[in-house]
Amino acid sequence: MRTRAAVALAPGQPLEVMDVNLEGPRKGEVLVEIKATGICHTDEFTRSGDDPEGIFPAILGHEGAGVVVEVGEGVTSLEVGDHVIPLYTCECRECEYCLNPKTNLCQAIRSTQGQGLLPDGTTRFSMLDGTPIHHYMGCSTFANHTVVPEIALAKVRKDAPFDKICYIGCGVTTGIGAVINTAKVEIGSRAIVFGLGGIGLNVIQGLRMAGASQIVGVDLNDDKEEMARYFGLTDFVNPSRVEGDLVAHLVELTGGGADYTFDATGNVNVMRTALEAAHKGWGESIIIGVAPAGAEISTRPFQLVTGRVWRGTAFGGARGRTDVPKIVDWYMDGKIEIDPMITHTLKLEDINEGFDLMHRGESIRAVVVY
Ligand code: NAD
Ligand code: AHE
Ligand code: ZN
Repeated sequence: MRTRAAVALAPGQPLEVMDVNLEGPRKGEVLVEIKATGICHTDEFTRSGDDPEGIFPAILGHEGAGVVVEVGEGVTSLEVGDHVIPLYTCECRECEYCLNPKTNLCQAIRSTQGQGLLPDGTTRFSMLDGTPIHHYMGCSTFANHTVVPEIALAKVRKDAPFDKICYIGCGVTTGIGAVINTAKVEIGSRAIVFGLGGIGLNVIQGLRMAGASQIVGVDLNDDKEEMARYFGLTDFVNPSRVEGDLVAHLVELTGGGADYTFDATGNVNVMRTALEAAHKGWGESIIIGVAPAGAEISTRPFQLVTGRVWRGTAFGGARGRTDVPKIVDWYMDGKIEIDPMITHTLKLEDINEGFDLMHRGESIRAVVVY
């Protein structure tokens, strides 16, 4: 079939919206009509050329929701008409990783996913001249139709609006999950969140749910304060207005350092600040941000010797087929909010405007509705 897609032809270039060829689903695969997709900073990370795994041409996008149109041979858990959210962290429920309760990083298809291919080592997308186009994070939600392995689809309830629950495909789950699954924040904790964008706001939402008593937000953009306060922020810090050492300022503000800190910027210098602003003896710093090829984190080992812990999280530690339907229920039951964070809705033809809004710091989430 033909479908409409925004194609990343080369690193650093705007996406090009065009008709592309899409082959039908093979064994264990599912054809999905994408109804809506968010634009996450990770899409920009790859589009820009910063991603060491970036492959071009590719159809980016990993924060989508849609409807099953066709199932391939052997697919048993989904049928035509089901509503689904594609998962860049799949859940096969059989591999060594899925069987270990300490991780959500199912590895069943990770190697081909990183090469922009489906598990059989091929791509379903091509240009009209036959040039192959790579998949992205196993999702490629910047296409109106995409093919995804069955184990990388969460089946969700049919009354949930696509243009909101698409965000559960990454940002919502990552932020809330970092608090609940990875940090396991306790009631009364003090926390600092670096970066109050699409991920950081969901960390704040998770911290409020977990009963944190102090939630400090750090961002260079003053415009991010208002919505962060709406979601539970208690103190805002703009580092550009802090005189002297930022770590010392944050340690004083949190009465000796935070119990938990979260990086949602992807900046390795910020990651160091986040680690060092964690409380001596027990503070944990969770890295969520994704850093460019070649970037490395550093600190004095003494920071760890004296009890601070550095941890990371992918997809908020969530097991997608199990957890994502529950998070959709939380949204539909009013336990979490999504709507205020979706600041812009765009047509696919205008997708590059979504990246511009992100760069100008004007959006939290721009969502493309097909
Ligand atoms: P975003 O652009 O919406 O938000 C980033 C925020 O960080 C902005 O508000 C920006 O002003 C702020 N910021 C940038 N530099 C800063 C600095 N030096 N100090 C303080 N604030 C600073 O991006 P997002 O969609 O929220 O994504 C955030 C990061 O999380 C990205 O690196 C993204 O790739 C990553 N991410 C990781 C996962 C995961 O599973 N680990 C999932 C989703 C996103
Ligand atoms: N390709 C990058 C790594 C990017 C990365 O860490 N991705 C996160 C999800 S970001 C979603 O917005 C992730 O899930 N990581 C685990 C994994 O297996 O990719 C690089 O640096 O090579
Ligand atoms: Zn993302």
